Amino acid sequence: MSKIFSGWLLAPSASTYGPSIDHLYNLVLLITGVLFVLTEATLVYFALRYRAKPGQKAFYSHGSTKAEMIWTAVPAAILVALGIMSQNLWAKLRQPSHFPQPAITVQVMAEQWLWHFKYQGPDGEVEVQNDFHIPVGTNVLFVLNAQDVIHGFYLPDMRVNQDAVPGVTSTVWVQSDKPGQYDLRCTQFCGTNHYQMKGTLTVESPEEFQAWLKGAKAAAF
Ligand SMILES: [Cu+2]
Repeated sequence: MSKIFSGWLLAPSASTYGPSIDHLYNLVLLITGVLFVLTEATLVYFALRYRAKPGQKAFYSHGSTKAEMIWTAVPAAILVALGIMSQNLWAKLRQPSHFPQPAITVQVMAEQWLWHFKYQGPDGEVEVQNDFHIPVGTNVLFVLNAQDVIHGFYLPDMRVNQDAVPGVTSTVWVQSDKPGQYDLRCTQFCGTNHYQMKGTLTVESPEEFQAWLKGAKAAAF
């Protein structure tokens, strides 16, 4: 099944919490997919079954309280169940008081139309643009801000999407379990060159990461 849709779906997750998000996503997709097919099939059936026929008088209905109660209560129960199921994950990902202790904090500044990343290196601050690195298996906290308009910090492989809003500090964390290179995209239409606002995240071993940080520091001078 997943092979058929592989071109349409997100790439396999590369963050530790990605599979939990994907699980919820697939569950919601399954529920809404089944209900969509059932609803459309019923619609087509009724349209054919009760279509106008010569000599047949139209039938007027006041509705059915029982049917309305069922189709209100069932979706409400599903929504509440999904809400309860996702509560822990939501808190872990969206409530800073539930975030794990970060080993590295990266300041991110979004600007029309590029990304600035500031790291606290062993000997002072290191700043890079668009291409940034994190070590594998490490909790990394991103502290987001924007200089001009609203931008969207989107790491599809990490299942991270957080707006960067001028005057507001937003935080998001990630721990990647798969070394590799991943896309960074801006998901807010932030001006004429919005399409250019992209970068690359490299996930690598802690040793490679430290070497990169040193190199970036040396290149800044
Ligand atoms: Cu942008």
